[in-house]
Amino acid sequence: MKGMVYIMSDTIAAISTAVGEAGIGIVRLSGKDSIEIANKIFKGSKVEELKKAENRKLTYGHIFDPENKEIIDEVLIAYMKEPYTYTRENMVEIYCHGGIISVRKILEIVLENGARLAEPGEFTKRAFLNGRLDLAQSEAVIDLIRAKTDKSFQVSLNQLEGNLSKKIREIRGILLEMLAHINASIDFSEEDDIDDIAYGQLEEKARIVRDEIERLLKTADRGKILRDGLNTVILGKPNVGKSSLLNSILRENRAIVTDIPGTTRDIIEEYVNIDGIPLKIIDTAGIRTTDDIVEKIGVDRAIDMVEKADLIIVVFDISSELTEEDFEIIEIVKNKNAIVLLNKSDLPRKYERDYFEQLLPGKKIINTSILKGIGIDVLEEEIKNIFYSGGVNIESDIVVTNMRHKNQLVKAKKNIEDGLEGIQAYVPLDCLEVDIKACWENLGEISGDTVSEDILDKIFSDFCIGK
Ligand SMILES: Nc1nc2c(ncn2[C@@H]2O[C@H](COP(=O)(O)OP(=O)(O)OP(=O)(O)O)[C@@H](O)[C@H]2O)c(=O)[nH]1
Ligand SMILES: [Mg+2]
Repeated sequence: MKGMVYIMSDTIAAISTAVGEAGIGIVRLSGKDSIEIANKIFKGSKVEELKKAENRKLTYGHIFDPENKEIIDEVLIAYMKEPYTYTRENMVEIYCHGGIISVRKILEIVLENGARLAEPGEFTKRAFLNGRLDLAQSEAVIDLIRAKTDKSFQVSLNQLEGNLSKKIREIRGILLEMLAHINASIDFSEEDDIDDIAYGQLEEKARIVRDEIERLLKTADRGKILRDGLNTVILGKPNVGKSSLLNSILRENRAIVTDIPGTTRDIIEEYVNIDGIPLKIIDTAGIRTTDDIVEKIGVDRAIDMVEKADLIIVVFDISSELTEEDFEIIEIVKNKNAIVLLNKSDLPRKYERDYFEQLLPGKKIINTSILKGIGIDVLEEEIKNIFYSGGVNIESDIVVTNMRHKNQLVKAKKNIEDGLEGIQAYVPLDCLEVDIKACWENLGEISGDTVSEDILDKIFSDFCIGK
């Protein structure tokens, strides 16, 4: 796989900065000919030719079209000689004026002069194929770019530094020792006492492997939230204050609030950062039976959202009697992870919270007045509690944030448990080998030590172009 000819032979190029108005834009090249190609289209003021400039130093000049000598833009340019680059190949970066025209024109000229447009993630894919990053590190690159809070960024950076891969390699090292042990013991299996020692030692190692895998798996739920956000749905019947709550958490007037029931008719999604926890918060149409087709679709969507939610904030109006709709909503959230808000508690109450403790036993109930800003801090505190319960220290622990990694760990855990059972039942050593080997391979797919081309394509196609 590493020696794939086409990957190494062509030179790729892409715009590496975001599209839109900006101070500067960057066009990036990677591959054997990138310095040659850039040399053809660049004319410097002090150093005429790019090739004569110093490695890794910015040079001032102009990009021009070699065909008609037309000047495209004034730029700074740098080349970086292999192998000490992001991709381990020759690279060039052209810093031009921001906005869409300049970067596009420069990219066009680069492509006309011998480069090919990079696929999404292809720079990072090359970094992986050339051994600069392992797979988990490559995946951390995209997570860094997409990180929604400081904490998510920190966890991804930790993974980019190779800490997850290092842990995986440690565990694989133990499995390799077990495999060696099994192979050595198979040769001596006539002698019973050697077998006993072999099984004892294997059991000890298998337990260590299982515990380590479990420890990593424990971080995965929180890891997923850090990466994708805590999927939080605000649910309730019309007019109870759902959109007011969204606005209050966002601290801006995002959703329309009126005293007309049925104001929100579609889903509104926003991200918000609560002390480092990324919250994806979704305001929904109030749940009620309605003849309005648009509103009805909104209500159905709201109920769909509940199925996918990590957390539901369910809102009731304490100033009016509960209705049939409220009882329906109580049924919907009964067995879900939900926080109950008894809103409009600034108005005279029609019932007390003990009543709700019976209707929704075990749920956290908070009296709020969103209008007056009362109780929102208690809600935010509760969201933090939910996230931090379980005692994983995301500051220092290795956190599994990626679903693909989690799935591999689940498979590996099953393998080692099967292996452990086999060891305890004294099954023949060569039968054990199968489980241990499978565990070793499944873990290898996390770091990319064993991985198929299909999986690679899938992972890198998820990247943005230019990374
Ligand atoms: N007195 C009082 N009024 C509130 C409170 N929270 C919201 N309201 C009012 O209740 C009305 C409805 O608020 P919304 O936030 O639009 O309610 P909603 O649940 O989004 O309603 P739909 O979108 O129709 O489902 C508005 O007039 C708000 O100002 C509160 O704590 N106390
Ligand atoms: Mg609303």
